[in-house]
Amino acid sequence: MSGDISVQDLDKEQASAELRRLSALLSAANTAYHTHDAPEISDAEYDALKRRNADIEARFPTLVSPQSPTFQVGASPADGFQKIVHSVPMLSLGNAFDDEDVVGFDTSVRKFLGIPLDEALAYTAEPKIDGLSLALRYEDGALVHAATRGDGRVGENVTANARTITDIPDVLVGAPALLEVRGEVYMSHEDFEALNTRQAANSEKTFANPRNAAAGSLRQLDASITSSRPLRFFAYGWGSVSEPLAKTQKDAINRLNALGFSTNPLTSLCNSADELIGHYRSIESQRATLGYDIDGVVYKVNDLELQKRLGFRSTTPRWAIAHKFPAELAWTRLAAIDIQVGRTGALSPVARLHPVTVGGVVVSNATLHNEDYIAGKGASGSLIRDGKDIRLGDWVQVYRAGDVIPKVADVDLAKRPENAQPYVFPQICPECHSDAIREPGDAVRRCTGGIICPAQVVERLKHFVSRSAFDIEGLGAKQVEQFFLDGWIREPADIFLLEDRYSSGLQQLKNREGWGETSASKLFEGINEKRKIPLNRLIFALGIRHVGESGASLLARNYGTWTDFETAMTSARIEDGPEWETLLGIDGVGPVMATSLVTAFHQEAERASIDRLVGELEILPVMAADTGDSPVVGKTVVFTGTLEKMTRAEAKARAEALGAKVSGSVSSKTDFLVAGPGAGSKAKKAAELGIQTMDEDGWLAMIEGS
Ligand code: I6G
Repeated sequence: MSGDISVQDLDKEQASAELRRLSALLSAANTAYHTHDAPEISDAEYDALKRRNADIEARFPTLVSPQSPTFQVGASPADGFQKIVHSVPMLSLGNAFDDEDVVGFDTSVRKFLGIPLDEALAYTAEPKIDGLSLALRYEDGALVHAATRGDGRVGENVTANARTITDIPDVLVGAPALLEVRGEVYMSHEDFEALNTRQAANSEKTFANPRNAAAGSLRQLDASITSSRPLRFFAYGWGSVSEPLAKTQKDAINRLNALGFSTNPLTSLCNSADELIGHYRSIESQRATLGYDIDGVVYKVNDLELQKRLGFRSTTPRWAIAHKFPAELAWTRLAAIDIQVGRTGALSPVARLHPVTVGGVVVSNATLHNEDYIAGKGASGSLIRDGKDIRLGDWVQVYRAGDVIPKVADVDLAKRPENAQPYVFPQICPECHSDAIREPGDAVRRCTGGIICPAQVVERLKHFVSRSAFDIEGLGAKQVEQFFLDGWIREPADIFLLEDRYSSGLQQLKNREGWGETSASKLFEGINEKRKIPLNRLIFALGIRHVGESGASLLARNYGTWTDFETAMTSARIEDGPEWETLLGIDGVGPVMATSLVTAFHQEAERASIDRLVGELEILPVMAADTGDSPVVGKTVVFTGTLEKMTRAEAKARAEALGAKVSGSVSSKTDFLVAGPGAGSKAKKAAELGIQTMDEDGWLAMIEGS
């Protein structure tokens, strides 16, 4: 196929002709393979044809026909799912774990919008299905693709599989020209039991719970397997739409229902935090008899205009929250305590348990947090579990909430073995035997070995390749561990040198078990793809303590380029000078994160390792997304005094959404000061520095229409 025109160069007419040609070739290949048992082309050629077909369909979604080879079942499995970039990111929801959190959610929504507590504010409340999220894209009423949530930005193309689900209509009548429906795929209890019985009778894998069964069934490369599994779908929301579905969440859900989607019948309208909690209790009492698993209740602000104003934090909407059901509990015996060393050197105790089923999942490990937790002490020395410590051989109560790591909640002293001794937490790193010390005020004991500690190095590398960091296809935690043991990768830069070393014969990947010519070149392809990396991902990937995903995004947005960021970190001195002030002036950066950043950039070995890595990369500057031609993109703004048209939180969120940086203090880097009544020293300083100052109306006029 070397003579084929590249997919990128095809126009629509050529693409249509090419899809017909590929369909004919694949159909002939299928017949030869399945009907005549006499393949005419190799698996690799077959896969290449299918990939080309899928690539063209991804570029021209309107050319996808129901007869496309993509939806043919029974063909050779492709070697993985195609990826689909979500046109609107599929975010997750923040969580509320008790009534107080629900009141807190309602309070923060009202505070953001400036709505007093005694004014009605409507929310929807509906069960949160314990399945997996799916996005369905309809164009002119026809289903063109279906994608899993994936990492929220890119999901897996499971279109052929989704088409086998009866609850998912192929065609919608009266829908907007573009409609992306979002919802949850799940399996009922009854269907789950029947599936497991069938699987066991055929000596095939059984599933731990309906959620795993639904996920395993949807994510099948062969859609004929999905079609044999009884999956269902509830619609709960939408992504891209060419025209609004309705003015309220409830009406939009009703509209989806009228279009042919199942929507949850327990969706209700509530007018206060008390009513939300009341509906939660009612759903909780019906949980056992619903016939499918739910793990909480989702609350959403009903008015879609208010949802828009509330907007999003970095990974969750401000206008919705999931109120989770309490954790599931079980008692079991503690067999051992292992110490794991993390990327920042933290020694984390892990309970090894006699396996026990907690809420349908077999649990044999649980976190014990830190040495104080084992000793029965909480933060600032207060007692937890009435001061009961945890010892080997103890009966312990384990709980899990959602997908989080199980935890040990309690211990039964009546069942404690007579000879049980208090647990002695190691003072030496079990991996590198360096001293493990506790800084005053830190709950965690840390290994001081730094880069001589293999556990820290491996964990840093795993973090580096993780999903939110470099996310390199074909290079996951397992591969990193192996390459580290082989001495091939010791620091991030080595990942990008692997191919050179490989081609020059220094390292022979293809002779290693599990690696052939194809998988090796795929790995290099995956690595090379990530040589271009957005600044925020790089900062997060460096694994600097206290700099998480949102901190990294904040820094990237504020400094914009690697050069500016690196120069600032290198010249900053802790608690001293203008660079330090600028760093601390970033809303969201506190002294702990700032100290950690500056320290990292002043440690010689760490700095050299960062420089070697950066030499291998092209770092993409970070611009605020979707800012159009707003006059405030990249500008630094400070709000001071009282705002009268919106709350401070809304002003900040809006400015950031338009690409501005919001700072808490005035400096020579400030572009605008927005001063309301009562502005004091900041206004004075801005005047001294000659900074453009305006009132709230002036600011709104400037951003109007952006
Ligand atoms: O993961 C989710 C489950 C249910 C959701 C969700 C939901 O509504 C009932 N809604 C939203 C807005 C999101 N995730 C992001």
